Amino acid sequence: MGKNIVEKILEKHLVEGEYEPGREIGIRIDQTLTQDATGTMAYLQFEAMGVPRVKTELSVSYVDHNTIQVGFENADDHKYLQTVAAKYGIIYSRAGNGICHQVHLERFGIPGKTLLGSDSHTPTCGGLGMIAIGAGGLDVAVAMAGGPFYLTCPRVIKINLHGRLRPWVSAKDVVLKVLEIFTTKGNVGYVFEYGGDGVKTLSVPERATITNMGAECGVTTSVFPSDEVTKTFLKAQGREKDWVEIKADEDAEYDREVDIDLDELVPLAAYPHSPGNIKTVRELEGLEVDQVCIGSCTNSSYKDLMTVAGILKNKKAHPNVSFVVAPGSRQVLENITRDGGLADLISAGARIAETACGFCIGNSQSPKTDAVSIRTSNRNFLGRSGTKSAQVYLTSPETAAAAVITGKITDPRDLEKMGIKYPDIKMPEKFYIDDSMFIQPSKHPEKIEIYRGPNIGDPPKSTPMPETINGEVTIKVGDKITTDHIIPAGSKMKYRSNVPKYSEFVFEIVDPTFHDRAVKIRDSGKHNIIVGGVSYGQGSSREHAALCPMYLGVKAVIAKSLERIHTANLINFGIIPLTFKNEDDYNNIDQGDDIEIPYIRKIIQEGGRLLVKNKTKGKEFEVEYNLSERQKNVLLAGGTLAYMKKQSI
Ligand code: MIC
Ligand code: SF4
Repeated sequence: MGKNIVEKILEKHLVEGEYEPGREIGIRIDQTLTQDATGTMAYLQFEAMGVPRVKTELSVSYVDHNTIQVGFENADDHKYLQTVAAKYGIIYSRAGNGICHQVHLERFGIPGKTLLGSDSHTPTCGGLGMIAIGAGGLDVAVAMAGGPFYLTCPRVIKINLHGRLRPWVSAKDVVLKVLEIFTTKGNVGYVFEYGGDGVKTLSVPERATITNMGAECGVTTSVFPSDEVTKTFLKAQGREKDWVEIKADEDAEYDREVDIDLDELVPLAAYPHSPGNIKTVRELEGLEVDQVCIGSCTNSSYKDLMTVAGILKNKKAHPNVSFVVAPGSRQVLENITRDGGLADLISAGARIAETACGFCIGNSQSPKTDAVSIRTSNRNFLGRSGTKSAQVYLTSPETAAAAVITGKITDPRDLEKMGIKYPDIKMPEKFYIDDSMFIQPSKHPEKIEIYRGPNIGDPPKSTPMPETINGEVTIKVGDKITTDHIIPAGSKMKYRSNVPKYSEFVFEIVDPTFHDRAVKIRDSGKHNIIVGGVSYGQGSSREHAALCPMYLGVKAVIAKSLERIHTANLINFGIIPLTFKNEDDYNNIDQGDDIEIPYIRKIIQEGGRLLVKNKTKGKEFEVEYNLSERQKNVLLAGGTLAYMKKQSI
């Protein structure tokens, strides 16, 4: 029987377990990436492991999230990251060099390799034919130390792309279609593998837009074949030697196959407040727009920005529209500058932002109260833009550019009627390349002293699983709670290295009293328990969504279902993820209820039914725990660091 791409790459990297979908496997990681917002904690944890040098083929530390530098915190973190990188053998990508995923795609991604990144959009490099997975910082630290990365051996869904996109319809519309089909929930444990005759019509950055936003479906990753188009891209990056062909066997098998006709796609948009809320742009047309932001790791490539520049050539931004462009990398910025695109954007009235995450993470360019904001990024969760009342729509760069001109949501195909031709941008045969903003690791690590500013604190320690969990439901939330709900980023993100301070903002957007109530419960000697609905923990890889609750004394999350990265993070920090055996029991539990989970330690060790006693309601219900032997031991020890110490790994 033939093999699909996912099987081929994973089997080659398998170091523990059997390749059997649904079972836990351990894989060798060739490359890692971190970004600054998750990186400080990842490296603090790496340091705690006492390994002298990273053991991967390549590890890169990017600075792209916290580049605002209001106050000393960000700059201190950058310096810490730079010195850690120099000492431990990691390439440091300076602030201003670009967004980790875009830069990694350009300069480091290699078909057929594995990449683990402390950011949920790491699958962007799946556009090059690699298995690129997002994880919590601690998992990345373990991989840097040479340990395996554990994941559920995935089931693979094949998405066959047919035909060719029509003008004004682009890669973003493809992935919005994928989101319409699969939604943001129920895809845990799957990988999307792309194939079909339409693949060859898409450049690598277009493929990367598609794999990037697969993260919103909750899949483990998404991957394209590596073919002649991949070779051409790598050649244009001066990296032809990195190319290898990666393709599925003719008779490869899949769990399910889905077909998408590229010719039939129309411009789409995700409306507030979920990337899974899809409508056609036609349906939304006419809505007045206050802000347009173009950029983020989804849509900030050379082709994206040259297309926007081409549409806006000799045009001016509508007076009611605040228009922002953040190029994805310094390479993109330099190339659009040399090719004249930047001048067209500036002339149209674009506010050129730094080559960083910027608006996407809500630490700048927050729109006005009740604003309608069109963004080419990947997440429109409530409040993520920094303005809770804002309505954020996610679209392609083409649709965003149309709104810049008209001041309204506009189907970009209508621009033809205004005499604007579709700028059919060709990829450069050779990009202008300048790697001078990468700092190579020191050849004399013993001489490097690690810089630690006052914002950097030691990672807090978790406690072993108690015999019995005795506590209170501190909060009960609904479906699709994202990590942005659990711990906001934006202006609060500068406290990522200071867990006690950052913990003050846990659930701030849902219930600002959470922190104080949780501290009270913790300090009275009881455990905090979170109750959630479907797909709890969607979105980012930020381990602070587990680390900060752990610091506040949370010991269990009971939900209808949980997302992959968040589940792994909870276990890493000694919090047990549980699901209702009978979903109706969700209705019999409320905030403030006194809860006991007796003999939990013994049951994790020996197996058996796990019952939760709701002492307030006088009821009892069963919960499920789907844990591998390794995960059980991690939870019993009180988290991965404690477990590793015990095993002296
Ligand atoms: C995001 O897009 O939400 C982030 C910010 O990039 C996160 C990582 C983080 O919270 O630091 C992600 O996607 O993992
Ligand atoms: Fe940065 Fe936004 Fe991409 Fe996250 S989604 S890595 S914040 S650009």
